[in-house]
Amino acid sequence: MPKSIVVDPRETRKQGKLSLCDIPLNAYVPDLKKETEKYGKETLLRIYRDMATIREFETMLNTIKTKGAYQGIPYDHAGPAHLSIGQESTVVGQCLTLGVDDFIFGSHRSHGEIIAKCLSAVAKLPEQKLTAIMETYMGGAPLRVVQKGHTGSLQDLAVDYSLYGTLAEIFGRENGFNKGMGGSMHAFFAPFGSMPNNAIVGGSADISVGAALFKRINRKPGIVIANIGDGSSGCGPVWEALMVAAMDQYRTLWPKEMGGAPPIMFSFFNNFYGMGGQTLGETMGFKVLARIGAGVNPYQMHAERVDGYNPLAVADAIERKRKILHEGKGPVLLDVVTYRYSGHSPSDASSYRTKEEVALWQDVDCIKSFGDSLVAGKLAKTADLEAIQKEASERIRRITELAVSLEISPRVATDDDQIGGMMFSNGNVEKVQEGTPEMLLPVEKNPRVIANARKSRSGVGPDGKPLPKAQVIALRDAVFEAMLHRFAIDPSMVAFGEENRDWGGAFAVYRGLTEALPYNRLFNTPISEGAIVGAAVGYAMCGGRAVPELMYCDFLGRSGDEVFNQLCKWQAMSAGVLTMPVVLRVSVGSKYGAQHSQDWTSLVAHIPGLKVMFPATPYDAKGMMNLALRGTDPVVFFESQRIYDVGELFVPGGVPTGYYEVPEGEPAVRQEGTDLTIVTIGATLYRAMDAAKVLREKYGVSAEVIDARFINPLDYGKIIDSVRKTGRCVLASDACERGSYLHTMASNLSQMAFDSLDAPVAVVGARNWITPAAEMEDSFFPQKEWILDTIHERVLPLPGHAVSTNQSVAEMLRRNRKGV
Ligand SMILES: Cc1ncc(C[n+]2csc(CCOP(=O)(O)OP(=O)(O)O)c2C)c(N)n1
Ligand SMILES: [Mg+2]
Repeated sequence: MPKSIVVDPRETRKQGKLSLCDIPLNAYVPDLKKETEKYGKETLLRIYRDMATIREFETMLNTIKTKGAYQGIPYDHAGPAHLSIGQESTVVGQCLTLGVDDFIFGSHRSHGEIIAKCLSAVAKLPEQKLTAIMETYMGGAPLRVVQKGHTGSLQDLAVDYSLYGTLAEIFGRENGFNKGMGGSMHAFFAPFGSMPNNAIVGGSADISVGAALFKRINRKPGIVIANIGDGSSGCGPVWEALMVAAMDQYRTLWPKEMGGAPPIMFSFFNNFYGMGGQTLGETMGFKVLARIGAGVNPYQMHAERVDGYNPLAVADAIERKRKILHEGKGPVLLDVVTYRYSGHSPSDASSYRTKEEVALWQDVDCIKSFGDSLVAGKLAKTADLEAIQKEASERIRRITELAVSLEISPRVATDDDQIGGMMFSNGNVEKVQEGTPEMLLPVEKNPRVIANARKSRSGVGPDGKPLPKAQVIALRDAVFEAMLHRFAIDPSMVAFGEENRDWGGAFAVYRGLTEALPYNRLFNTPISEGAIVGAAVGYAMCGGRAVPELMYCDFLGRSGDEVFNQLCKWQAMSAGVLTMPVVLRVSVGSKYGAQHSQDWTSLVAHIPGLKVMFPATPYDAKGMMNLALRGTDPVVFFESQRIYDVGELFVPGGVPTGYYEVPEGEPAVRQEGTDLTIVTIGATLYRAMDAAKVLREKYGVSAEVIDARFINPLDYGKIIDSVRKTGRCVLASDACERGSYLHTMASNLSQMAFDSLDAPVAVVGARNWITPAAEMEDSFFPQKEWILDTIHERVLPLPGHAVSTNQSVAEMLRRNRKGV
């Protein structure tokens, strides 16, 4: 418990001095004799071969991009190619001592990392395992291409396989490691420990922390390395990742047997430039990137600057730091000095640096220097190195020929069966990892379960009247029940976010979970919304189930990239290799003004690859959370703070005690009617019910009220049936009207039920303003009167109705002209 760590003013106010430790810079002392004894001649030659292979691979791409042909093979590559010519030693050195269980995540410039990791795995994997991976991955399709006519060893074949799978991916072909869905900047090959590379600068930092958490929490072997550029040190999510990785609680509060901090290393490939911004002396102030580590924790992240132009210096650092990570004393930060001669991309004119500077680095070229040292150490003759270069060139020519051919390497069909079919995994699994879930208490002994047992499952008493809120199973209890149920089944399931543990979540949804779960399954995070979601993404893509929480919908902005680029895309960008069982709980606020009261369902609905749910009753909250927690897709699960304490008013019998699921995508008819249909999303349901009551009692109009419940996927069937019956439809939600998802629904309904409509489909959303103070909120969010007035003005005139708001078409025109 945090309560065990007392914040004592006698300590915290004491005078003193904080001392920092020295940060080693390029501490490695070359000693080829010792390294030869350690690795053997063959491995040192392999380092040379791997660097030469990567150089040739990148040179091939550069030549294709700039000249349209390579070694006489014509090809027009439309996509990107961020090359790392000059940086080969950093990646080959890094992968030298990494095992297959060690994961590396990278950036937009990671072709070299994929190849280095794959070639390292090929050298280390037992033959049987290597064969099994190649034969089963994508049904053996990439293997069959390189196998044809191949006469060399299995390892040699596997090198071809690694290069072909990578290049076919870069060229957008079905035989690519991710069927061409990732392409140059997102390619990876998980079976060899090369994990997703990320086109969002710094995007891999927090995802890698999640991967390391997965390893720690699920007791999996290996370490995780986030390979990010020096430019990414300016990115907020990178700093958030450092903070999450360095939390004290791993050592102070988590069970000792967990082994301490997650095994994560942040490896900054410091080539001194972003695209054209120079991090040394221009865009950053640290002078030496390793300095960043000094401020993060007392260990200073074990930060070091490493000479990335010597592969053995990098290998030495990785080996030393791996021990630290195994002891649970991470995170580690490496400032790996390197340089790219190639521009940011082939179109880069290098206007931001001098030719002389490039030449200085070319003079100490990593491949040439390493080759010279091999020759000087009598481990190779110049002719041997030339032979290796020649072999690399022939191999890359062979692979390029295979990858450019549309006959040998076709593209996937660009239709809904193929690309559409990759958007969701649509799994339905009890647990995503085997094992026994760690629980501190059996479910039936949980204090909240015991307290809930005394409450009414229904929000309505025997007399048909609503019961007092304190006496009923409310929406927050329903979410809790579903979560506890799945925690007790799925050993990998974790939940984290701000105030998640002792506080019980800011809105008491998790009260009782602290008693139920050890720290490693439920924990507080720093106020790092990006890293909260990013870590969940990394955790899930490694095979776990995560439930991150955002306290207010408004904080989605802080985790924008993680929700809009990462969570939603990795299933499809991996061509279904990865699954993403993440339920992101997002609470929608009110009464807290402009930055705490927004309903941003429409933003999320717009992004392909997310399932979006918004239950409005306790029955649905439990049944939909159960559904989400058994799935394997990313779900953004909205919960309205307005209704956390409502009981179940619609389903007779209330919230079942046992397990059930709400069918995916199916709206619920809350009240049947014949004259018009009102469809709501979220808490507006209750205001729509009030409006329906007035319609019935005052105007004799019978309204059918439908709660959409789901935003994506959504089965329009019931809504269309209703509109066919009533001929009229009004849509309502608390999202701001302009750009609201309701307009997509209105447009769809207008087209799908056009023949049945007697009036246009009308949308009632919140005003296109900031949310004003609580006392003025009713002027902002849709009210019962707005729904009635909209119906009267635009859908079905209500005899004798006197409007209290202006919902006319003229007013719509005026508002649009003003932009409000
Ligand atoms: C969030 C984000 N901002 C900007 C870009 C455009 N961009 C692509 S690479 C790059 C430079 C990255 O520099 P660094 O992290 O040092 O990696 P390097 O390219 O040097 O390997 C920029 C600005 C991007 N992809 N993502
Ligand atoms: Mg850089």
